[in-house]
Formats: sequence, structure tokens, C-alpha cells
Amino acid sequence: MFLPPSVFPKGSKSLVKKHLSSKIFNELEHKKTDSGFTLAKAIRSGIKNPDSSIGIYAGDAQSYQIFSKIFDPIISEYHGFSKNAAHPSDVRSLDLGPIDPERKHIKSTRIRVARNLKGFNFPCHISLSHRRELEKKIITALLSLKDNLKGNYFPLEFTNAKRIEQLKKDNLWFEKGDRFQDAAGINSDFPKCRGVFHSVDKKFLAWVNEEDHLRIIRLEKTSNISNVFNHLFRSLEVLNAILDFTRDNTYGYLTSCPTNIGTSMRASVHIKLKKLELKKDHLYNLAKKYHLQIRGTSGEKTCVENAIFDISNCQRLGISESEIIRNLHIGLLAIIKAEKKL
Ligand code: ADP
Ligand code: CIR
Repeated sequence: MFLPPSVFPKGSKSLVKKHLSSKIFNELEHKKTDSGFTLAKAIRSGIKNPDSSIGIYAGDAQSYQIFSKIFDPIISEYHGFSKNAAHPSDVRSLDLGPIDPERKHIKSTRIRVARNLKGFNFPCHISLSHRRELEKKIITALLSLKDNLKGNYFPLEFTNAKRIEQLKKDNLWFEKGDRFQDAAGINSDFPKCRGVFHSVDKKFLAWVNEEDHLRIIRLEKTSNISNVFNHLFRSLEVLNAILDFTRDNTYGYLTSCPTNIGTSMRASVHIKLKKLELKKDHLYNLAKKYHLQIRGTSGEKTCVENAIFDISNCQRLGISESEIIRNLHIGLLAIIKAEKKL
């Protein structure tokens, strides 16, 4: 048996290290979900990566119950959410207007939600045969979509290099998971049974078997975030009718990473901030004030190139979908005002 603080790398500031006391560790060490997921598997990524901020992944929906003693405090700290609170859902149509109509700063808006299907383990704990069965089920649903959602599926394993190049250029493609996902087991059998679906106009897309079974995405070259949101949720209504997603009364949509539960929504803009790039403290303070997260130009844990920041909502649980968009709208207006003032 090992004592929890000693299994995590020195200097690690991950939430899993912070909250996994010896007492909780002893209570959970021998527990298993019905599909055989264990604490040791859940915390692999935090053990391997000293710079993990969270360090834990769920292997199936039941992980959140069986290992609640460790997931709950992490969720509470990340989302500022208490388990006694209710997670609200509200996807009413919004009309907030464009934030930056000439797109001097906001180059594009991308809103994604994560979904996992009932009856299948999550990607860090799924066998190749189940991943294949799942991919088949999802492709059948996606290829049945009609009108403006009609599109094509490009499997990561079999798509030709020229097409991949174009999909990368359009920001539609995804790569093998990073070292955090790798240590968790999410990259097993990569690139088998993964793929990208996109509508003919390339505005609606779905990532299949990436960090979650599905990432459902709307991506447009616009600063009108409410329009993107309205379109995405109309598409989700169609998908909800043909696929059965895991959802919990308290924690909303259940996902591999506990940072994504709840709405599972990340609404981001690519925004050019030449002046604020030179005043990063000011930018980060504004982000903190408006509960926003700043990522690099190519996504999580990447660098900012040509002053293009990825700014999105931080909180996804205990807040409704519409509220996330309204808050993002207010925060972005403040950030653009600060950029203009400099
Ligand atoms: P996720 O959003 O799924 O949590 P990432 O942070 O890795 O994951 O982002 C996924 C991809 O989406 C990256 O390639 C990133 O560059 C791209 N992306 C994110 N936001 C935008 C945006 N507003 N416009 C264009 N591309 C974006
Ligand atoms: C980590 O623990 O750092 C990674 N597993 C990623 C966590 C989710 N991302 C985030 O909070 N920005």
C-alpha cells in the first residue's frame, strides 16, 4: 500500500493531490465500479504529470458515485458548486448581437459540448471492440442528419493526408490526446475508431471518441456568440432524439474530466489582443473577474500565437447554458474595452 501524498510528484499542485487524504485513499483503494474501474486508474494522469491542474479522470458514469469522496471536493473547488445545489439547465434562444461586428478582435466563435452515451465506458477505460461498436452507433446517427446538418465522416485512421491538411487548416481536426490524456489511457488503440464529422458548410461538427464519446461543436467566423449558441442547441435537439446520453440529476452531463461536467459546454472565441498581450497581468485579472479561462491559440496547454487568445467560460456546472453565454458576452465586452483603452 502507498500513502497518497507520496504517490504524487513533488511540487504537484493538482486538485487530486490536494484532496486525496490518506483516509479517503484507504476508503477507496479497493473499490471498483461495475465495469472494473479503480482509483489507481482514475489518478494515473495526476501521478505521471507533475503539472496536472486536476489529475483525475472518470472511467465510466458510475465513477462519480463510487469515488465521490475524491470527485466531490475536486468538483466543488473547480466549479464552486456544492452537491446540495441543483444544476440548472436553460437553453433558451438568445439575441445578444455581435460583440465585435467588424471582427477587429474576435476572429471566430466555437461552442462545444461533451456527451457520453449510456451503456459504454468512457474513453480511458474502453476496449477496442466496444470503441468500434460505439463509433458505428454514432456514425449511423450522424450520417442520418438532414438539411443543414447533413455531412460526412472522416475517420482518423483512414483519411488521406491532403484532406487531413485541409481539415487542420479549418480547425476541424483533432490529434492524439496530450500527455495528460495519454497517462489516463485515453489514447489507447489510437487512431482506431476515432473521427471527425462535419456538415457541408463546415459549421457543425462532431469529434468521435476523443476525450469523450462525442464533442458536438459549432464553429463560425463571427463574434455573434448567441447566434452560434442558438444553432448548436437546435442541432443538439435533433441528436438528443436519436442518441441516449448519460446525465445525472446533480452533476448534469457526465464526462471523462470532472472540469467538463454540468453543461459540459465550452464557449470560446479566438480574439486578437495585441496590446493586452503586453499587459498579461491586466488581461489575466480581467479573465478572473469575469470567470473566464485563457487558453493558447491551438487549444488547451498550447502557446498564444500572433496575439490570438482563446477565451472561454471556466465554470460549467451550477450555471445554465444561457447564463454562460451571457457572462461570456459581458466579459468579452470588458476585455475589448480594455484593449481599446490601451
Ligand atoms: P476543447 O475545446 O475541446 O476543450 P481545446 O482547448 O483543445 O479543446 O480546443 C480544441 C480545438 O479548437 C483547438 O484546435 C483550438 O485551436 C480550436 N478552437 C478553440 N476555440 C476556437 C475558436 N473560437 N475558433 C477557432 N478554433 C478554436
Ligand atoms: C490536468 O489535470 O491538468 C488535465 N487533466 C486537464 C484538466 C482540465 N483542464 C483545465 O482545467 N483547463
